[in-house]
Amino acid sequence: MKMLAMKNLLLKIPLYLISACLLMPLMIMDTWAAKGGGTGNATAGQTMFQSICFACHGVDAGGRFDRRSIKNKSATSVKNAVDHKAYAMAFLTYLTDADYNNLAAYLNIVSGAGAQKLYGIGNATNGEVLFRHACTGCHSINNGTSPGRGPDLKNVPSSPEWVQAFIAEPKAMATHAYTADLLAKYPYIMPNLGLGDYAALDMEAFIHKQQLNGPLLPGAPVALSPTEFDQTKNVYFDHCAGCHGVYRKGATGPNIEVARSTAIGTDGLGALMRYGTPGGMPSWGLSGALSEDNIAKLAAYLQLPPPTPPSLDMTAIQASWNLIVPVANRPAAPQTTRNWQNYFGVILRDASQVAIFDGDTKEEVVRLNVGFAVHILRSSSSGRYFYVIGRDGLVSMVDLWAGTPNIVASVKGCYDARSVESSKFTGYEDKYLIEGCYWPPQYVVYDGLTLQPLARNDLPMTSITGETLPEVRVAAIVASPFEPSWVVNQKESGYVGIVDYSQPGFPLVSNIATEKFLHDGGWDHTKRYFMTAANASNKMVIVDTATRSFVTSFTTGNRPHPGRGANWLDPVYGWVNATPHLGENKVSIYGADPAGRPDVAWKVVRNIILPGSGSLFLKTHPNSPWVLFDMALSTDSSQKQICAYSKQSGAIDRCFTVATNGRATHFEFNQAGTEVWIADWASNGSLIVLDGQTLAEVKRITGLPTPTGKFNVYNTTHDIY
Ligand code: DHE
Repeated sequence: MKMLAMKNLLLKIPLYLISACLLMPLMIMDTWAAKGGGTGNATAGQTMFQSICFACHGVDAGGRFDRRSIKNKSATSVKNAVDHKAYAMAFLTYLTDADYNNLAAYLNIVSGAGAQKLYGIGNATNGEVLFRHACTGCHSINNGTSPGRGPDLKNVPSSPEWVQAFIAEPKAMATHAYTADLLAKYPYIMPNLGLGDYAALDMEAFIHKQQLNGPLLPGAPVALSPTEFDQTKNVYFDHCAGCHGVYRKGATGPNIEVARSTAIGTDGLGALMRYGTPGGMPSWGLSGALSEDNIAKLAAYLQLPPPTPPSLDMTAIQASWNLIVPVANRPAAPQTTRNWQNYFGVILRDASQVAIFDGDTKEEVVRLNVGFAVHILRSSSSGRYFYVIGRDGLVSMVDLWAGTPNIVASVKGCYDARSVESSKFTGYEDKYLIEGCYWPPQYVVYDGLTLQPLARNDLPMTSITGETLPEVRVAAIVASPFEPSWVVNQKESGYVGIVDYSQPGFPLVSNIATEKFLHDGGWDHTKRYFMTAANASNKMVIVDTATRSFVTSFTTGNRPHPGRGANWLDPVYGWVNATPHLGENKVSIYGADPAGRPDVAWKVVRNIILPGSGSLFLKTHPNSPWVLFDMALSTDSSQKQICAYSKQSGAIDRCFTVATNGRATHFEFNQAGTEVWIADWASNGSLIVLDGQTLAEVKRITGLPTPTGKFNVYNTTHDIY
């Protein structure tokens, strides 16, 4: 029997596996072929098996990278394999006798016929193509300096299965095969690129071959003609400048100036654009947003100096103004029987459209063409108008009182923009609108009823540390309810500006030095304190708008991203707010009541762990028991999930899958706070409406192109979040 088993085994093992590092443990395992599951708990054994052992042995224990079945192995067999210290299994020495017994109990009952069993050996030539295509954004081989996200693979373990399993099942392997201190060295766990087990064989073959062959040198960039350079400049502007800046100095994304881009190399840049990173870089290639041709040209463009972007003066802004329906021709009262205050403006990003939904009936009322890759909506202070900002700087004004909402005016004050805000102070209702530019470094103020351009103001170009900057972008803007002012985040420079709209020319009357890389933020529950993320500084910043002063900043985690935040009463800490993070699976909840709870104000009071990183938004409503979080930029299945945090218990109550086609992102409650809307962000996307109390699905509105942000008229008007 035993001789026969060995013969069969040798026939099945590919030759390359018969190496010094593998032969020993395989033979030992065979000699240990004791039967019986012992006294363990098979359910516990299954949990353990499915968390790590499946990576090498296959989901049914029938063989995968380790080529043979381990069904029916005894606890002693498994323990001996680990204790023998064959590298492939040596990392499991932390297993206890109880674990071995449980595993054996499971191996005794597991059924299946080797569904993941592999045959043949890896092809290093294919592996090189795959490695350059997918891995070089994070790893180098043998050249000492890696691009910085993952290690240089010169010293990757000699065990082929270990490496193959790591490529195919990085989360399981990193969690079990890395010690906590080793894991802490890297910003995030390697994502599963989903290339398949045979690709893992090929890549492993290449890695081990290349270890002997000296440094892996990057491929040469493609040559760009002047026309191609110009076209690629526009592709960069549309897809990359938002995070990395037109001058590529970085802010939300890292610096990718020529020196760093050249160090990452043509292949590495391509891999990053194709697959993204768990830290928030989108997988432009995989999602189809960038073609292979785009990627090759962008990788070349990034290794050349950036061109100087153009300015946009008042004459050009005036020329772009289009008053479609003069005020006199608009209705004097709502021309609809619908509850327009419960309308939702929903962004259909890749269609450059906004859909208006009736929040009561959930019917789509109208779909309107607006600016390119439309980003957010803000309401006028009466709620009657939606102002829509496209990434191309086009502002579109939608009249919700019309029988069917229509665009009544548009204007373009920037080439690139992310935010607008209306005047909300008493006496200035629906009077003015500010548009903040990503490029050029300016803000523009318009008449709130017609969008007639009234003023264009340059931003100060000096940072809080005194450098002169080529690029300063307006990020979040909020409107004070207590005075005629807008609060304007200036990303690169680190200033929070106060624009006084009661003064002629709409000047920046105060510029408050805080922290660099200001991004998104919102009001505390009193609307006195503006709380905003300095995302690449890993901090939250607090500004007191009453005294126009910087209160404090505090570190939360890897790139906080609160959106407008969420205000709620914590049973222990009083009023709190929170931020999730792009770069780690942590939510930091901090005290936000300096009057009532000065002891915990602006201090992190709770850190909550989500199942995935890449969280973009959180949201609540005063009538909701929940604070909801997405993990939209996660590289694993949690991108389809949301988590509900219970305000009462101070803990995550549940995380569950809502998206089917794409990523679950952004929340908005209806006016009453009884329902919450979430986007399934995909080219064939949906809106998912959940009951605000039970979180049961109420409705799914399908067939929508890339729904992202959604804005309820009442909540947006009144800054309810
Ligand atoms: Fe946004 C808010 C900037 C990518 C959806 N986003 C904001 C704000 C800023 C910003 C400055 C705050 C505006 C305010 O409150 O005044 N966003 C940027 C970027 O620079 C970035 C990182 C890259 C880019 O090129 O635009 C970026 N944003 C995205 C997306 O990819 C999202 C998920 C979908 C999309 O539009 O492409 C996205 N951002 C949103 C949404 C808000 C937002 C839905 C408003 C949240 C809210 O509830 O107020």
